[in-house]
Amino acid sequence: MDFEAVANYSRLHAKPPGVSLQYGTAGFRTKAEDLDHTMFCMGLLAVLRSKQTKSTIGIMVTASHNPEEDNGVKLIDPLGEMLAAAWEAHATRLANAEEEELQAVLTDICQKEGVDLQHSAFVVIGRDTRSSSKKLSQSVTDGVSVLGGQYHDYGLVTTPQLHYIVCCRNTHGNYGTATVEGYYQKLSKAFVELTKQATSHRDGHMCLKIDCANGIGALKLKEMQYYLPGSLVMHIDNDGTKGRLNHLCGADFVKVHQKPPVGFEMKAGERCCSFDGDADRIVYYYIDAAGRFHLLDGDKIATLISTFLKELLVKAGQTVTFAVIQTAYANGSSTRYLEETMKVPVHCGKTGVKHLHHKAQEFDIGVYFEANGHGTVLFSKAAEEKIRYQAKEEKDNRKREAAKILENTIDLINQTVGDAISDMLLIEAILALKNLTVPQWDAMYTDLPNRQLKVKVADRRVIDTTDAERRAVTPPGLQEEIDDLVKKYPLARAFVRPSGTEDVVRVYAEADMQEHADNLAHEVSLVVYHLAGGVGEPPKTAAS
Ligand code: NG1
Ligand code: ZN
Repeated sequence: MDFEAVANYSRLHAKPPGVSLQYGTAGFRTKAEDLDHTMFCMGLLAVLRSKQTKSTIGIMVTASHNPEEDNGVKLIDPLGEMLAAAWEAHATRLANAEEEELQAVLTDICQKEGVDLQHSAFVVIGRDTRSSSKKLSQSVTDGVSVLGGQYHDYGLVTTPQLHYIVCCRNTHGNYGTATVEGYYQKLSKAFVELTKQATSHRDGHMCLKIDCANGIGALKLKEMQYYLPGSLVMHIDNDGTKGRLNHLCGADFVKVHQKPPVGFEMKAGERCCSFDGDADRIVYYYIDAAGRFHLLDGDKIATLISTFLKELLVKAGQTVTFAVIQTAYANGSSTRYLEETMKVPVHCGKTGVKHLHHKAQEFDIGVYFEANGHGTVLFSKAAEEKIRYQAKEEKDNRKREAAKILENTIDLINQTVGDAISDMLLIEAILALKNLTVPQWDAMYTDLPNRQLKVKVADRRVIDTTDAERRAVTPPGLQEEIDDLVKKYPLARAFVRPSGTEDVVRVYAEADMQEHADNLAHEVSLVVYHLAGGVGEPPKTAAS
């Protein structure tokens, strides 16, 4: 390692005084102006990780659904997964090291992780459409180069596209071709094959309206349109030509506020969906004839996909282990429906898809979704092989057809990470194949009214949780107070946890009626404010 060069370059990307960051559930995320040094350090770290794993590593510059002035960065591991936990700690140490400590921290990581410095390193880089992203990705490449790593800058890509590319490169093309075109080709071929079997002309006259959060999704969907059949009519809105990124639009806005993007025109019954700023989340929605808004979030998506897969597995006569993985934010109705009506085992994991991803890997087929619309389906190698074999060799026509649909479903799904484009195409295919309208899909179960709030506290780490974040262990007395409040309302549930991406404590509540969910969320917020060191004004009611 040429420490002198590292020191010289590091001075060009000086660490801002007083800024201390943590590699959280979504990597580093803060104001873009504070991230130059962190980006440089992530370039360095990716080289070490690449040398250690003898694989290509990805670096994505994005702050997902955060506002335009924020930015962020995360590393992508060899099979397209999130960075291994031990390396998250290295990332935090490296990014917070003072200039004179840099050499010692780099050496220590190499020793602890057995990094073979002689091995070559290759890093692929992508970025979202934020105005700060280009310059920040150049700081990343400085970090990569100074440690002698090679890189390929894929420029503007969605987060899931970069995950896909990393996986393709490390599986020598087995997963697909490691280009954005390869991604379009793989997904569109699977979509065309899948929808060939659909006979219905449901909603034929209506298109799918897509709110792209004024982000990268719009650019990439426009590119992909040429690969998709004309039968899928997409109306791409919030494409970045007028509005600001994630401002009053996008999946997060729609999910949290439970209303359509501001200024979004919708006809009754029209299928609509929203992506987030880096196109790894999606939620669907529609308004009914009475003008009422209906949201189909990650839980409804997981339920639709699970139903579809289970029916096909039964038809094909495949016996595989199957489970759905949710977080504490999953609506209680969805969990009940999956367990009681569909008889599917449901597991609850900690917030952050990496936790869900790991749990899902324990099953032949693991469907995981966060309520906010981030999720995918994982197929074990064995299950995938069995399905592909059956799709080719099965003598029974009915079973073979079911296996073929399953095979195309596998190819349409981005198994590396939640992907708004891939999820959208899968949902569209399922609705067409099952001849379902969105209101029919919505009617599978009725969500319990719910409310999410944020509380500002001096130090959110005073809240520690257990039981997949459903219970608070500290500060003392907090959980007891929450338990007492929950008892006041029928079908109620509430929990609090420190956010991993924002400096806030998140509060979630659900109950039999919206008014009760709102009251409960507000009452729990007040308890957090008083027991966990709230700052500023005490929380106001949800309605105000
Ligand atoms: P935090 O800020 O830790 O709640 C949010 C989402 C997560 C996940 C991450 C990464 C909620 C309640 N939380 O995490 O599910 O998506 O961002 O982007 O939606
Ligand atoms: Zn995102």
